[in-house]
Amino acid sequence: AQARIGVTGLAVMGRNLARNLARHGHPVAVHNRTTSRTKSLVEEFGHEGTFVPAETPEDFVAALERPRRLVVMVKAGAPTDAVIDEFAPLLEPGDMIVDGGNAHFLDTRRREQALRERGIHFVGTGISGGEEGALHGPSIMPGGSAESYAALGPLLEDIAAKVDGTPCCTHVGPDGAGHFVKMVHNGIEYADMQLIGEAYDLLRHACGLPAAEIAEVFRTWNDGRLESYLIEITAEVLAHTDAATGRPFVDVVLDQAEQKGTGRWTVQTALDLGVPVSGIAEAVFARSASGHAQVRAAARGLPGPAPSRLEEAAAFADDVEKALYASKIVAYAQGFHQIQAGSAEYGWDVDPGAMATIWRGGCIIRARFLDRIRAAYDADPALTTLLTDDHFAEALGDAQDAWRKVVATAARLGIPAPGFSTALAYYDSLRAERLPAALTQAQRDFFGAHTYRRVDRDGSFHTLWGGDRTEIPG
Ligand code: NBP
Repeated sequence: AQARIGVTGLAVMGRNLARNLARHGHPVAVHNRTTSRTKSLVEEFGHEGTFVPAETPEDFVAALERPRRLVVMVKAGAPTDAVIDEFAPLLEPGDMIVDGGNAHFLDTRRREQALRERGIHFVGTGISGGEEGALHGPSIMPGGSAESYAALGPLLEDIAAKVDGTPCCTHVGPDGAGHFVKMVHNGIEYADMQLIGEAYDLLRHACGLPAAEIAEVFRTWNDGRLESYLIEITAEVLAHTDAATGRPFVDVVLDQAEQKGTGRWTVQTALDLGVPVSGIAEAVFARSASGHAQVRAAARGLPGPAPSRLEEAAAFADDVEKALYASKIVAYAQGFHQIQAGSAEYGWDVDPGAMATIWRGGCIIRARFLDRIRAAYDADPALTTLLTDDHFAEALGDAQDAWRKVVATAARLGIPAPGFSTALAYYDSLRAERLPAALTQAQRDFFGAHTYRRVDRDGSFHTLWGGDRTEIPG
C-alpha cells in the first residue's frame, strides 16, 4: 500500500480534491469508472504530488494504507449506491468510505447504518466551494463516527480552507449530520442570494440606478458589515458588460433561475421538522416562480401602481443596506434554528458556533458576518435564537425603521420583495405579544373539536360550538 487516501470519481470535484491532497504531500490513489479520466489526471497533474493510479477497484483498494480512507466523489444518488456496492465487499472492518457528494442526509443515514453493521465507517461529508474550493481549500462538513474523524480529520483539515489559521473543517456529528448541515448551508445560500437580488432590483427599479452604479453600491457595501463572497461577485456581475450587445450583462441573462435541489431539500426537511425557514422557502419559491414563463406571461398585463421613482437614491440605498442586513440575520437565524432542530431530532449534538466557524472560508456563503454568529454562540452556547444576541438585536433595532420603509416602498411601487417581506414578518411575529394563532386554534376547535389550551388555566378544553357553547375538558 502506497497511498494515504484514495479518491474514486474523478470528474471536476474528485479530480480537484485529489490534486489538493497531493499538493499537500498526501500520496493519493486515484480511480474512476472510465479509466481515461484517471490517466488524464496523472498525465496533466502528476507533477503536483504522488498519485497512485488504479484501473480496477481491487487495485485501488490494494493501494490504500490501512485503515483505508476511500473518498467517493461520484454523482449523488444511484451512482453512490453503485460505488458502495462495488467497493464495500473489498474493504475490511475499520476502513472508511467518505461520501463527498451532495447526498440527502437520509440516504447518508441509511448507508451509514448498513455499512456500520459490516464494521465499515461511512462518513457522509458536505463539501462546499465548487471546483475552485475543492482545489484550493473547501469548507468541509464531515459526519460519521468520532472514531473515523480521528483518522480522517487531520487530512481533511489539512486541505480545507483556513481563516485566521483555523481550518474550515470540523466533525459535525454522527451519521447524516454533515450532509444535513451542508444542505442547510445551501438553503441559506439560496436565501442570501434572493435577498441580494431583491436589493439590486429595488435600487434598479425604485431609484432607476443603472447596473454599473449599483455595482458601485455593492462594492461600498462589501467594505462594511455585509462583506462577503456573494456581495463581491454581485458587484462583479453587475459591472460586467455583454460583449455582443454592449448592454449590462445582467440584462441579457434570461430571468429564470434554476436549482439543483438542495434548497428544496432544506425546505422539505424544515417542513418535516416544523421549523419556519420562511426566508429559504421564499427563495426557493422565487426561483420556481421565475421559471413559470407561461404563468408570468399570462399575468403580465395585471394592473400595478402608476410608475414612479424615488428621488433620494443615496438615502434609499442606505435603507436597503439595513433591510438587507436585517433580513440576512433572519435568514441565518432560521437556518441555525433548523440545524438545532435537526440535531435534536437525530441526536447529533451539533455545535452551531462551530458551523459558523467552518463556513467562514471556502464556501459560497463565506462572510465576515459568520464571525458574528460564532461570537454569538461563544457568548451563549444555549442561545435560543440568533436574533436576541446582543449584536444582532442591536443591529435589528437600528435597521427596523429602514427595513419597514423598504418593504413598504416595494409594496407601494409594485416591486416584489418576498425575501425582505417575509423576514420582517418573521421578526414581527416573534416580537408579537399575542398572535392570531389564538383565533386559528379556536377555529380548529369549532370545526374539528381539536381542543385548545387557555391562557389562565392548565389543561385542554373544547367548547360545544354546535350546542349551548359550554366549555368542557378536552
Ligand atoms: P458529477 O456529479 O458530474 O459525477 C460524475 C462522476 O460520477 C464521474 O466520475 C462518473 O464516472 C461518476 N459515476 C457516475 Br455519473 N455513475 C457512476 C457509477 N454508476 N459508478 C461509478 N462512477 C459513476 O461530478 P462532479 O460535478 O465532480 O460532482 C461530484 C459530487 O460532488 C456530486 O455528488 C456533486 O453533487 C458534488 N458536488 C459538486 C459540486 C460542484 O460544484 N460541481 C460542489 C459540491 C459538491 P465516469 O467518468 O465513468 O462517467
